[in-house]
Amino acid sequence: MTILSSVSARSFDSAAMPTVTMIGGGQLARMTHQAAIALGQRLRVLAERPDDPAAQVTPEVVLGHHDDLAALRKAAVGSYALTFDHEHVPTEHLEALIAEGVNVQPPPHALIFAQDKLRMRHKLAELGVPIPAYTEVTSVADAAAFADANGWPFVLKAVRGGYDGRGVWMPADLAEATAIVEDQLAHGVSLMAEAKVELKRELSAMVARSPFGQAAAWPVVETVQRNGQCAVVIAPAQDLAQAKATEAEALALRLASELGVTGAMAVELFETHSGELLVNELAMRPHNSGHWGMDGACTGQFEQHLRAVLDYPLGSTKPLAPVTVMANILGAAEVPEMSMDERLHHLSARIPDAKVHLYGKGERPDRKIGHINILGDDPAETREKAERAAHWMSHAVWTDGWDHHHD
Ligand code: AIR
Repeated sequence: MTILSSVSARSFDSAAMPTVTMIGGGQLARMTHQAAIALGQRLRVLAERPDDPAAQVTPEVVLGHHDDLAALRKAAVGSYALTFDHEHVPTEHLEALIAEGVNVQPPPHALIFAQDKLRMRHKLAELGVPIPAYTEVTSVADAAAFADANGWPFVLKAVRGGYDGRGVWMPADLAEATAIVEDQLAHGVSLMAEAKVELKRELSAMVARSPFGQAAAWPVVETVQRNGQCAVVIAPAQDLAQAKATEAEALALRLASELGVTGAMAVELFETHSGELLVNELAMRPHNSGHWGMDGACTGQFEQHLRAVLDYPLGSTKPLAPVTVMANILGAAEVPEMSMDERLHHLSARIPDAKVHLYGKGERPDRKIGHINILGDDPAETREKAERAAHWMSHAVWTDGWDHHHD
């Protein structure tokens, strides 16, 4: 008689693998969920609506608002770490959760510098980090005095809440500034002014850091902006002197450590014509400038963010090709008649090496609804291909006039 094999089969114990809670159900949570699947983990999201991008794909959805402490509590129960797909959760709620034993990563004392643009600037100034001239604006007179000293137009920003060009204005004269400042202050929006920098281009230095203190940097990338919003990312940034790239990476690593950041962080930078690097904004979460790494780096930002908030060792950030170009698929001014599925079909036929990421979002003008990654050897060719693919997916029009019916 044979005795049962001594090797006992064990069913996969999903409870032994960590659940991470992400507050916010947008595309960043959706792509973090993809990474969680690969790691055998689960991502629970607090989403506002059942059809939010991440809520569509995870069975662990808590519906609620990030301003509601009870909803945050419900989403946090039993998870190993609580993290974010946007930076808008009130820090007092996070302090309350921490007091109840929730592991919040990044912690509120770090996150505050990504939430509050004025506190971030005060902190960076204190750390001696180069930033554009700025001031708090509590009256039209503050704005006028700043513009007189630093020139028109200047940049007016909401201290909290804006992203992708929302909450940012560029008044050209006193009449324009007066109208915006009066209106915003009347609506309870805190404001700051910043000098408009003559820039050569925008860069982003992304890093991830774990609570243990391990940190890793991806190569510095160029972010091409259109209408106040990231359109294209070139990884690594071309024609950037090695010393400058190293300076940017070192700055991002230093900031992550000095501010106590955990998880992914993007440091958005201005490169001036004289080659100076100035910090523009900080994001403490996966960021559009890191999407290239999903296909173009050994470890992408979504996996790295999970590893970091769970205090695992971090993955290699090594690029997998000489250049990777990411192009955002933005909602067109008018939704094309051709369905998204048919657009995808044609794209697949024409550009088989395009790596497509669609977010499951409704098409609204300029809304980020997906992105394309292309890996290549030649930066210009790779960029053209990525932009052509993304434009096709947005508009159902080939920028080079190609017509699939006649080829
Ligand atoms: N996001 C958060 N901060 C900046 C960006 N881009 C992502 C998050 C958020 C989503 O954008 O994933 O949930 C919101 O996108 P939308 O298009 O609905 O405003």
